[in-house]
Amino acid sequence: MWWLSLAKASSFAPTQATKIAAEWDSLYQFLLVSSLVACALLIGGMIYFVTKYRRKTNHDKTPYISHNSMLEFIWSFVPLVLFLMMFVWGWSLYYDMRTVPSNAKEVHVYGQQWLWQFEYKNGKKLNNEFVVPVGVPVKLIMTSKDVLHSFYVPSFRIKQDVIPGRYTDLWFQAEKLGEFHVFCTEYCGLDHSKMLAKLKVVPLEEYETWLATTTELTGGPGAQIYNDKGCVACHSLDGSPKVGPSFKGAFGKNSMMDDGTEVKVDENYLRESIVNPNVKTVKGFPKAVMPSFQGQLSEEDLTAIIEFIKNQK
Ligand code: HEC
Ligand SMILES: [Cu+2]
Repeated sequence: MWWLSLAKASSFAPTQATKIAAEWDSLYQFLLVSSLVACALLIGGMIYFVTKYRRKTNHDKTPYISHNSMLEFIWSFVPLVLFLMMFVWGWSLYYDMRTVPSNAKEVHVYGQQWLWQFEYKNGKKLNNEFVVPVGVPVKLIMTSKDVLHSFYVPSFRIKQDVIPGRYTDLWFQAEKLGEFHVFCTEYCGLDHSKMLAKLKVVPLEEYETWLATTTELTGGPGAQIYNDKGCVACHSLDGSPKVGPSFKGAFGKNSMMDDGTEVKVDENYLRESIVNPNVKTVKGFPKAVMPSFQGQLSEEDLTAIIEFIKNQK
């Protein structure tokens, strides 16, 4: 039917990469079409009756109508059946979305201003990117390191809040190979809109070899801290400014502060910038956005991250 194809929401919805996505779209189409039909009947009926039964002369008398049982039954019963259908359909789909298969592969997810971190059972860690096998259920066990975030994969039609201090979960079974977007859909601060990750769906064998390959980040312990403590979210290594200045070529240059003073970037300045970031603010960058890492990094960690920054020539 033309109106069904018109309403085929999938034409303006992203790819359906899971079975749930296809079912979700059908339910959505049903809701959309039934709402459109109900709207047409109501508004159309109203316009029709308003013109048909309008007062044509001053002598018109309103006819006396008490009721019509059949009509009243129909206009109550038909919507009731429709609403119950929506309820049962929606409930069973929601049930499937929330019931994690017991053989699901688990991946830990951390939300943080402003990146997604993924950690596999074997310790493999990644930022803003993760890989899953096709045709296999995957369970995400998620938490946040700071504020509320929300994990959303449009092509899978799944979304779940990520909350500091507790775990929430989400599961999916990807049916299509390829790369899919992950968004944060809970406004979580300045760079919320850049909190994006890539989800790669690959064949099972490829996934297993990928997972087994070494997880060592090149660059030693400093690189580890750069990734794990989330510096990566705000400081690039390629010279492009993110929330904060890039670490590329930072060491040894003179940095301009917002009060007009110039500061030489040496070890002590780096140390102060990390432990007490609000003492000096780099010109052109927001104040009080960088969290203080006081007490979060040991002396060894500080040395490692400072050496790491020094190496970004
Ligand atoms: C939430 C974003 C954010 C995070 C996370 C963050 N920073 Fe920053 N950082 C900034 C901003 C914004 C500035 C510039 C404003 C200022 O000086 O406070 C900055 C400034 C700096 C500077 C001074 C740079 C210069 O060119 O003068 C250093 C060094 C630095 N950060 C190191 C770190 C390290 C190391 C980490 C991780 C342990 C880190 N930052 C994590 C946002 C961040
Ligand atoms: Cu977020």
